[in-house]
Amino acid sequence: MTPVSTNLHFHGLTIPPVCHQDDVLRTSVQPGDAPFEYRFRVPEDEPPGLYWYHPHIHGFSKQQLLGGASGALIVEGIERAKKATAGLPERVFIIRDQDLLNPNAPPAKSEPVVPKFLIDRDGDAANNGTGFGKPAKDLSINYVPVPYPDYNPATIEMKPGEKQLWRVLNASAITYLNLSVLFNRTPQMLGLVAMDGVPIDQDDSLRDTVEPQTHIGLPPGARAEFIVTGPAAGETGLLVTRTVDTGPGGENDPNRALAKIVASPHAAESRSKLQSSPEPLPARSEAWLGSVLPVRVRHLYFSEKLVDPNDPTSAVEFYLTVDGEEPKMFDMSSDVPNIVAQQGTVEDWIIENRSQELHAFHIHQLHFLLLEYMGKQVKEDILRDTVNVPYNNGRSLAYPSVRLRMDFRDPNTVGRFVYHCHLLEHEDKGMMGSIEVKPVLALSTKVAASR
Ligand SMILES: [Cu+2]
Repeated sequence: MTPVSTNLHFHGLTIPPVCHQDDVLRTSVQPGDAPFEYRFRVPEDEPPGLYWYHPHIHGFSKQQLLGGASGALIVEGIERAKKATAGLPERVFIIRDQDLLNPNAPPAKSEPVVPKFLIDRDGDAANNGTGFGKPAKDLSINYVPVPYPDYNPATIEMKPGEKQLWRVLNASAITYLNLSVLFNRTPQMLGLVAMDGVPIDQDDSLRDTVEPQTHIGLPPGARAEFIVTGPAAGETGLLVTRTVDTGPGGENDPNRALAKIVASPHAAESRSKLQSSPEPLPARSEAWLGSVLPVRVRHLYFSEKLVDPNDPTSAVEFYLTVDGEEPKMFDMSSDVPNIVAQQGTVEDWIIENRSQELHAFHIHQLHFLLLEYMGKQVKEDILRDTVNVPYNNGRSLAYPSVRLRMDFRDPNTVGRFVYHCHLLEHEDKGMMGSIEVKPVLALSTKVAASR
């Protein structure tokens, strides 16, 4: 794997972790190689929603994503799970980040002044906690850059008062999003129907709710699908991302506009509309993940270390460690998995953040259920494949953590794959681990052979 090698990861899909399908440990395509074909079958029961693909070359993922290498992938049929979306025009928005176009520009004059000592402590514009100032990266929406310092927004046209399903992907390498739609500076209700490709109400397919939200947080890698009602004729709205507190060690993600929403009777018809009288999705045959007992609990933690503890400007090593093991940067050449699990089972993983910045936990091949956030029980009816893990502020008795129920029931999870921080800078610098999911069959053969 080199800066010019590439490969693809199909983020969120439960497809096998093997070469030519969804493997990132042994698959690396070199410039000049013959065309490399990916071919896989999306499972019948893959939840309908927004997934995505991007290169996953260890050490170089961040650069390739900053360069724009990512795309959306839709498993059709969300209107079969969510009646409220039936017949709606659909829009896909991909938010990417990129290096600053104007890195030396002072902030716009309309911004509140940020004290100088809070600005740009390191190369990547560190979080200054004000909600303003220079961002670590510029953002773009569907490849239209909205650069610092003026954030001259892209334009989204809608018919006046039109309802649309917006499918939004945070394909950023390191930037957190906190999306809102404003009319006259007032946040509008967004009708959330799915997160990470999974329609809400997964615990009860008879319910068919739409969850009203005024802002939706998306760590790098996450997706949200929600119903937006456009502004009235002659009015203009604004799609913005509100500031995210990434922690004292994190990057600056200030308030900024992404796109102007313009109501116009002449707005083009949407290129794609959801079916207007869809057949409802069959009920899921598997038990709800929340009601399956885990076979074990594992503890993992995110941490960081300065290469030279006496030099705050020295390089940082990033770790994602199984508690009790020695923290180590991920080693591509190792054949020993960090975790071995059994297909057909369900496990609980408690993941702590011992560092002073946010991390986003992601695992390939499967979705999980968020059970606890910061030690408090949460009752979610969605499944996720990427979740934010709050930073350690150094003042609490316990490290911040999430508790996740990991689902290894699908036979497509069998094999070797990875889990990592989806801030790709962190992943590239070691914040990753590997897991081997053993097939049921192999285990029983082994037991038979040992008799
Ligand atoms: Cu991270």
